[in-house]
Amino acid sequence: MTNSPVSEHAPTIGDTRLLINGERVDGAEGATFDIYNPSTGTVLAQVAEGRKEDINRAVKAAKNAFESGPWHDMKPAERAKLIWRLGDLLLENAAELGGLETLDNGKPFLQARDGDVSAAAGLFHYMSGWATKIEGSTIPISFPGQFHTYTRREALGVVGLIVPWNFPLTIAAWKCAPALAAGNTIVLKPSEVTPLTALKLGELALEAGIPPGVLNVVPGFGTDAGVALTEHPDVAKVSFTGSTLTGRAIVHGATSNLKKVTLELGGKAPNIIMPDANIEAAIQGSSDGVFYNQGEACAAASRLFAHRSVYDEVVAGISAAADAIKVGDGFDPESFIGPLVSKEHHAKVAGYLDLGREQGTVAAGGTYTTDGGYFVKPTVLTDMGDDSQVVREEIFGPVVNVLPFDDEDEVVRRANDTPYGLTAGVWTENAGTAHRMAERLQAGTVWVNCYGVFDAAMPYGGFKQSGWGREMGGVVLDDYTETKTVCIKIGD
Ligand code: TXE
Repeated sequence: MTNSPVSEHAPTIGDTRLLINGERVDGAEGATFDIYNPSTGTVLAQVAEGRKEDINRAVKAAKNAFESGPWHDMKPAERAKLIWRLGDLLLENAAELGGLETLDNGKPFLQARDGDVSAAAGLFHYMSGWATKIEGSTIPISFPGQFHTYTRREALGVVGLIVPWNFPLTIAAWKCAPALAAGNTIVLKPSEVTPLTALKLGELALEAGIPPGVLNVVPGFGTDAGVALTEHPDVAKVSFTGSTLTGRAIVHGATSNLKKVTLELGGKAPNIIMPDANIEAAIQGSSDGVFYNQGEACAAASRLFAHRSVYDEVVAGISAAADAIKVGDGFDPESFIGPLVSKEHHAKVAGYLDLGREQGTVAAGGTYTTDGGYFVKPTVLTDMGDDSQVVREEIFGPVVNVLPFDDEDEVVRRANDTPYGLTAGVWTENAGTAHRMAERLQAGTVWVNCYGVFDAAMPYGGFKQSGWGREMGGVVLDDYTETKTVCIKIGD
């Protein structure tokens, strides 16, 4: 595990002030907070800290932009052009955005530039097409000839978007792109751990021609700026991605004006290797499915169920895959895993590794750095019961438990025995098994013979305590619009 920052790709950080009404401004109270380079544990920059008053300023700007001005009067086709242009600008600035993500979050630069940034651009490109296609319908009600009834789908108003640190730009795009396509205006609060790419996104939106006040960006802490946004009476909706615990707090905060809430929360995904699977593909896919992005993914395939007939082969295979992964500074092109995002998160994951070592068997990895950068070796744990804390709780690090099973009914029951229901994986060569399992697993996305395939057109979100509503796909627009029913008397 290395922590020497090496890079010609590390960009300069630029302006770290808030972006409100198209202008870069200090926080009203003049406060700043430090952000850290997770590869070294050293301070990377000071960022203006948005607090309640700044949220008030940003909401006011967003409200004005929604109610009057060019955005309010803009034709959907014009909005579509600007949103598409923003996608283009993300691609044109991919190296800088990817570099900022690596500095701030730690993730490998090539994954950030070619994965995160292009996924974010894909969202704006995809959603721009929807701006001209948000349609209502005509409804034949029970009084023929007397009424003409139809629905309109209208923007909500100001939406508060609260995003986490694991895919800072991509998740901001998941939310901003449909919000803009539907004609809303935005206050975006990035995570206090990784605010840089959100600020750059706001700059690029202005450069694309999206009017000032439409996309405001206010970095700050959850307990202050986040709470203020959630409770604000002029915010019509909050869309949140983060922990289940914070999701609950958001739901409570939103009761102030009963604003709409969508939530994308944690996961503890089952990933099932059936006896007839292509084992080689299953092992590689399962390794990528849990270790990609340092395992800091709500979709991480962290419970790997292997049929007993292939269990030993799977444990040996995924352990070899884990051992072969290069962990190091995100700017080293050889690194597949960078550091974890923060000192606090590193300590949390290290705690689970210690627990795993005490209660189970470490088949690979199990170690972590104790000073400097926040590195953890990809880890494979075995011999642990389904009820152990390590198997039940979301670790959000590069840690997988391999669990043997004997038959389909048993594995479906165990896979579903979790409060979460975000994603699941199945590896099988039998089409019937694939469809049957896809139907039986309680998860918002089921991947078969693949894992972690995302696309702007694919709805994503959770069953059970993994969330409310969906991100991406056409369906997300339901969560950014109100349906209005219009009923007109046309005859007696
Ligand atoms: O998340 P939080 P944290 C999980 C993962 C991780 C754990 C804690 O298991 O270890 O959550 O991470 C804002 N009102 N996930 O503490 O608290 C906060 O400022 C309003 C899963 O970083 O959920 C940040 O912008 N906002 C996950 C955002 O919420 C509040 C991604 C996320 O922070 C707030 C990240 C409040 N009361 C972590 N408190 C996923 N589903 O992908 C905090 N925030």
